[in-house]
Amino acid sequence: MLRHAVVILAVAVSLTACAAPPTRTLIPVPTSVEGRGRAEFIVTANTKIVVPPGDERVAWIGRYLVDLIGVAAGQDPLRMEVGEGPGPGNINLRLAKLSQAGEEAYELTVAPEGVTIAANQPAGLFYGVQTFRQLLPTFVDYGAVRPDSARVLRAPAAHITDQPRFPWRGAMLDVSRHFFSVDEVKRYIDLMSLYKLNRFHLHLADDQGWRIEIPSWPNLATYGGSTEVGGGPGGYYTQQQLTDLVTYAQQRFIVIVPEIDMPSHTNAALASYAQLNCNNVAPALYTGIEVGFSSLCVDKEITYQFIDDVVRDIATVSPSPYFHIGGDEVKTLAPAQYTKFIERVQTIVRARGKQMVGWDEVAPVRLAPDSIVQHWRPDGSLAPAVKQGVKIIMSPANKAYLDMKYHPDTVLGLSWAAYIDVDDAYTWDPAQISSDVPESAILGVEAPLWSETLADIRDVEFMAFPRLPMIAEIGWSRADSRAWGDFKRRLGAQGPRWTALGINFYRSPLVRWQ
Ligand code: TNX
Repeated sequence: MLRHAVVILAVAVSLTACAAPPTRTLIPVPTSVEGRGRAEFIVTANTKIVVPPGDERVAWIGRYLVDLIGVAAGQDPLRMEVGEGPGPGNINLRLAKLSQAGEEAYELTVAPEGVTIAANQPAGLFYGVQTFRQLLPTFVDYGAVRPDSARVLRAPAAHITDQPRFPWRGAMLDVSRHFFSVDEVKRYIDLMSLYKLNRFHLHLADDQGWRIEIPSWPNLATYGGSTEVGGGPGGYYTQQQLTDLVTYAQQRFIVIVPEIDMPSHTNAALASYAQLNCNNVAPALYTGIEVGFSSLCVDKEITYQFIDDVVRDIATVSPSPYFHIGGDEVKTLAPAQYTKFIERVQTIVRARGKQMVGWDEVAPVRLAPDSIVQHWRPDGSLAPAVKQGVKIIMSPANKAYLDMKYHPDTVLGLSWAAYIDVDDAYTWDPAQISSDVPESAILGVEAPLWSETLADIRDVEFMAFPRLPMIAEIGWSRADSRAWGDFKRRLGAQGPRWTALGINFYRSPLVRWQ
């Protein structure tokens, strides 16, 4: 009897040593996970995905799951059924009132008899689906039937309850320094959605390129968007294309936050319209990587007409509540000029029905209660913003910037803020960054990716993976559930999934990749 127990124990220990059970490899780590021994759910030819009637967003999530696992199962697409009540052997998505509040919370129950994902709102169902995806074998992520995929689609039995720590879990892509096509941007949105990120900040204008069609000022895009860092052809999104991106993101429960950086970082606009310059002379287009040299003419009335037109034309295709006005790195204005400018722009943005977001230089300005400040300078002072009661997004450049090199030998990226290897990117907490910013003032986290050195989506992926999933976990998971040693192991387990998805990721030697 005793010998038996010892053998069983030894087997159990050696199993844990080989590979963590899939419930122990999730990113972001859920609020609570209870395993159910060796029991598992198996997708069969009879498995149906059951969604409740009357909610198009839920139906969309159902189809998303059908696409994901139907193809991998190598079967005819799984059937999706609209109906109430869980059937045996099925995967059931349902809206319910959970004991945990919040539109992003969910409960996932995987049992031999069936799978249930329940949530208060559709967003929670989408996140439950992403968690379920990570419980399935990696080959679901190939997105095509592979010759060797006559394997069984199984998920370990478990009960998971989960909800995010912060409501703002963002990523920013700089499409100005280098332009990225609509398909490349969709790819980035897809990768964000794997890890439950929910804000996509698009840096749409900077010195090197204006990337969004503005019907009332057409040269901005056609001329101001015609180049990029290094002199390439650049490009811009039409209003229709931005609408397409907004919808694509919305389906994945990601809100797009458009940014037009001003008053500095505006050479592309100044080059497109001479009247925006104090001397009425348009400068040449710019393809270098210096910052801070350009500024709108803050004393001219036409400047504010221009800004109002731009905010209005972007608002037409961007339904999100936010408009990011940049406000960073102004080297040519007096502080009083800067303050006056930001306050007036804040009025314009609000009159167009949007909440203003600005980089942390705007902190000392008189801010509206619903304006948002984005921390980026490691030494930037946030006290004036916190004192005014506004919320802060934490993007400390020496921790959260995805364009920082991993180490001195990284070919891509910059290093002005730090080298950020994978341990440094993970082992920080937003509430410990600044004594001026208590947890109650923090809206969430965001990982900016500036593209001075990044020419295409392959480069973007290399800088974002594995650090983007780290930001996702920092934003989602409870601080006391995070530890580097445990995370490293979970990260290593994502490797085969990223290979399946074709992600060009940095295989840091600090991680044992499976
Ligand atoms: C600082 S972050 C900038 C950007 C650069 C970035 C490069 C911020 C608000 N301004 O203009 O692209 O550094 O890391």
